[in-house]
Amino acid sequence: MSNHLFDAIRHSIPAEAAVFIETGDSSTWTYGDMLQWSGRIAGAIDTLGIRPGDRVAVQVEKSPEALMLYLACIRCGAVYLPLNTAYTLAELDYFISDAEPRLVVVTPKAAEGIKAVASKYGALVETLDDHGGSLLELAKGESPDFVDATRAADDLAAILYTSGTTGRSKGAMLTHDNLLSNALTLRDHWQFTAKDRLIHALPIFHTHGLFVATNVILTSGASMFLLPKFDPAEILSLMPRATAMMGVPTFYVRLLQNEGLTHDAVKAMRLFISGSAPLLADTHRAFQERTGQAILERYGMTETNMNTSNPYAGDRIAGTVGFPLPGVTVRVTHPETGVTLPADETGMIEVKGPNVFKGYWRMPEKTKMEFRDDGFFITGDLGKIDPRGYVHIVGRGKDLVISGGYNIYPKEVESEIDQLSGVVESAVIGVAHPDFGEGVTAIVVKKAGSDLSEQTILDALQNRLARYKQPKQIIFVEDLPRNTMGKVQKNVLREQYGNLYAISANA
Ligand code: MCA
Ligand code: AMP
Repeated sequence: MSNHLFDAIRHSIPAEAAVFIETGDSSTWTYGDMLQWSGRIAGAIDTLGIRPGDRVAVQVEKSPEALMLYLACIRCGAVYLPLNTAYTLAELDYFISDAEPRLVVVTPKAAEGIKAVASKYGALVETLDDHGGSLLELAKGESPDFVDATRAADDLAAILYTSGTTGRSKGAMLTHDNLLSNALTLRDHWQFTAKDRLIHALPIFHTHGLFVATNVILTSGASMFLLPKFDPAEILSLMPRATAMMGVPTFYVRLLQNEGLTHDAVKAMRLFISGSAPLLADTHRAFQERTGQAILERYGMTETNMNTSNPYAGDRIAGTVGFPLPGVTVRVTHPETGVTLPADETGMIEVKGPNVFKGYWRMPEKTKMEFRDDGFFITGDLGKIDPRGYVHIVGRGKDLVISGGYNIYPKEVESEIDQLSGVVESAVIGVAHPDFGEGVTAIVVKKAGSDLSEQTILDALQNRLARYKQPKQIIFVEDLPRNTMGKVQKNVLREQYGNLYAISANA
């Protein structure tokens, strides 16, 4: 009888009195508190009738309680389904209809709105935030000594939705071993021990903040400063007491804007990690000049967890994502033929290993299309492997914008804009942005005589799309550029509007 992921977490606990979480207001949660509260919440979920394999959808603010809920789901065998707090009700409706969770947990203030959606699909609704909520009230009546559900390596631990390049969003099914194997690999590769204190300022509804950061800390028996959001001044004030930070490139861009970032400010820190989006070589160099420390860049995906990493000891090369992690195989292939390419040739990045997900929830056909016959997953990222073995990501074979580490699929935004009266068609592109890396930008063709304005479009998108997916700028044009096949040439648009944000940033 064992619970694959949680057993490993239990075995990593240095002592029940050891600190697991310190919050921004200096309250602490020990590992003993973690065991007790994740156990009580697991008991509450079980009492509600949720059984192993049932989905629990969660849209709550970041808090220690929210992490206890994640661990409770692992312990009682439920499949954890975290949802971005920025998603609108319209977006939630789809996730709930597709995943069919038995339970939806939201903040008390969101409960009313979500009830109408959840009841359509027969899901229960409970609430949770850092002040309590109905689920915590139930948990208080449960025993702290929950007996963990038996879960094998291949059983599902979580489903994380990634937007589809065409059509519907896909739920990536992650098993207990996908999460555990990657956490142990990263822990060892980045040399995390119980002495570490991680600055955790990422959201906890995506792979980066939930699995990479949290599971590495848990399997090291280390501790973390759990901060509700990224605030450069707060982070600088914590650095003397911390040892490591994980962030998206925007974190580093914003830290560099703060004069407090100096050699002295980071002297207690042993490791700065970046991922989720390309870290500009300039940012890497500027950070090294200011602090004497080389940011360690790594590369991952929701479907695969982490694939590659620059070395802990060894050259961390700016503009590369390092070597395949131990146990992970990476190859670069010809996108059409699938033939493996020699060093330095650009093609499709494919990966295989225990980190790679089980498939897309209820989409066997789609899953099949994304894997080669020999089990390699086709990432959709274009790259090359140089003669020293470093992987370089040089582009994307998928139509995707990454803004501040969040993925936006242009198709989803275009469909919303195209539905508006007065619009003929639209093309959504990512344009270089000094803060977010890429800024979502919509190029729109209006119907003759339409008085549609940028603001009317933005107003219409307000309740349809999460804020970060909404265009930072909308540009009206007469026609979209097309190739001879009639396909919109987004590369032409990206070139044409390439300086859009650079100009306003320097103003
Ligand atoms: C906030 N806004 C954004 C973004 N974040 N717009 C575009 N892209 C964003 N990422 C909007 C806000 O709603 C606000 O809109 C305006 O921009 C300014 O907000 P600001 O206060 O500057 O933003 P913030 O709250 O400071 O957030 C910026 C952030 C945050 C800290 C970079 O976006 C963030 O934490 N990103 C991390 C995402 C992440 O964890 N990704 C990992 C995915 P308005 O003022 O107009 O209302 S996992 C993954 O990718 C794979 C597996 C991997 O490899 O890790
Ligand atoms: P997600 O769907 O949120 O899991 O995002 C995964 C995508 O983020 C990958 O397919 C890459 O395109 C991108 N990504 C993640 N890490 C990096 C990195 N270090 N450099 C460039 N792109 C990255």
